[in-house]
Amino acid sequence: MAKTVYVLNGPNLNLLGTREPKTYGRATLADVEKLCRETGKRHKFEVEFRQSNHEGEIVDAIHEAGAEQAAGIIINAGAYTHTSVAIRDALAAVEVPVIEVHISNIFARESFRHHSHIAPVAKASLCGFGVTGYALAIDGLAALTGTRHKAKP
Ligand code: CA2
Repeated sequence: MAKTVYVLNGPNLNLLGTREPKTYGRATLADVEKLCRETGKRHKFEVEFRQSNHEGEIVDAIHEAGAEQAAGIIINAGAYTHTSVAIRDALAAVEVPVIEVHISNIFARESFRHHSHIAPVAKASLCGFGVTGYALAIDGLAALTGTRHKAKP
């Protein structure tokens, strides 16, 4: 049976592609979902793709990924990255490898974005690659968990 990767998106990421294209590009969240599904397929991962503007819903999705013994959690927690101890604790509590993703380079932005509560409980963090970072995170998860399949030329 194919292992599932949870791709979790935090607040305001439903607005992707509609505003702030200089910071976040022009791809919509639906485009990101498609990219994740295509990349996941290459590694024989099922993809469970979620977005929520509510902290508790993200915590619930992390618990679900734990209960389902997911292959991994790819998380862009949005602004909760910088504020949420609850999301950090949930990620630390589940025995699932976590990869943190940010579309923008958070270190080249305001200082309040430089700290991540998630980075210390993640296997790896990626930022600044635009939405391609999601595909790189899935490739990286596959490499870390030994389920890597190369892209067809
Ligand atoms: O760069 C990222 O992916 C962020 O996680 C995005 C968050 C921000 O708070 C983090 O510091 C970095 C914000 C997501 C908001 O997304 C929007 C997309 C389009 C228009 C407005 C907001």
